[in-house]
Amino acid sequence: MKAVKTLGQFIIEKQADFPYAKGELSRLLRDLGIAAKIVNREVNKAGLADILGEAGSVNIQGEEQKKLDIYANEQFISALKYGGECCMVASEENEDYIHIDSEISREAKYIVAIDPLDGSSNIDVNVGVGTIFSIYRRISASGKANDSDVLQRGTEQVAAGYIIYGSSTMLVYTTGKGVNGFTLDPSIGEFCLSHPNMCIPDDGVIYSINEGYYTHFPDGVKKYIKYCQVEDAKTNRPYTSRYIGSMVADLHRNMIKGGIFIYPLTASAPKGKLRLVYECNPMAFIIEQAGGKASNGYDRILELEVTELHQRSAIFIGSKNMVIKAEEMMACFSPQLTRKNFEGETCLQ
Ligand code: AHM
Ligand code: MG
Repeated sequence: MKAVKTLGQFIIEKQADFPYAKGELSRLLRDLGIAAKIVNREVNKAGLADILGEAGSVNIQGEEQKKLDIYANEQFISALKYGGECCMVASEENEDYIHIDSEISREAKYIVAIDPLDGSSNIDVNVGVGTIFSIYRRISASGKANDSDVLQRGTEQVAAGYIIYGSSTMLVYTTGKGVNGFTLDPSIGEFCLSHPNMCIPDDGVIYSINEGYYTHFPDGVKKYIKYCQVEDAKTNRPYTSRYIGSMVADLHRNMIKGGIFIYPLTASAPKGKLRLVYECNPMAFIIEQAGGKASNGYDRILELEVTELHQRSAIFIGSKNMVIKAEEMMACFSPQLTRKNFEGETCLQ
């Protein structure tokens, strides 16, 4: 019989990789795992909304029903509050930072940035949604944590992960030493190591982009989409188009099968749609750790300067060679880059 390794056991085992670690990060990851299980329970009941009460209504116990994304936000924040290892949370659901000012948390070392329920427009239709989180070490010396603690470049992340609430629920995370995936076994209520040392294939045949916005895409993206659709047996083209509309689910699939996910600048989202701090950076950290690549079409996501909590960015992320090819197409429409980095090679095709 195969031995089961739970997330908790794995985290403790990995603590040995950091000889001076005092267990704070381990406890923080554990807290996030606990909140994920609570959110999972609620996400799985979403289809029962008609029976249990819609958001805004009052349930049988007299409690007000909340929208799931608000519920998820509250669960993660309260797990971090009571865990004591996080002094500040930055969430997609909150305009401003949430300071955790309790006796135990005030001096805590870590900051968590989180998108508690990404792809929430998919909840009503029983399609996969996810949570994305990113952990930074606080850099301000004392007092209340501030802007400088959250607005760090993605390269400074200590850990990042996502939870996918799908046909089964998985937690995938990295602390900068590879990526590991855990599947929730509902019979024992534990995340169990199911995908050790995850690697994304260097090449893939899946491209994920909302093609409905095609006419609003930059020329480089249009050129790349056309490239994906051309018949060419040598490179396994045409590629397959797959787009769920939940970044976590789209990226999780592409990580396992090989593929690229693109959310470019568009006419209606001229700075991009996805947020740098709690969507792009954590996903970029995970994908790079799995051997893939993430850029905004020109520059590495993890090195982008962060100036605002809810800053947006374009993102090209996934299998290394697919992202490189897409970047080459982008460079075709940026003469400086073409000459400097790519010598115009792709543009001649
Ligand atoms: P959300 O944070 O409001 O849920 O939006 C983020 C989601 C991503 O998961 C997904 O990739 C994208 O928005 C889909 O956007 P679109 O419907 O424009 O394709
Ligand atoms: Mg989101």
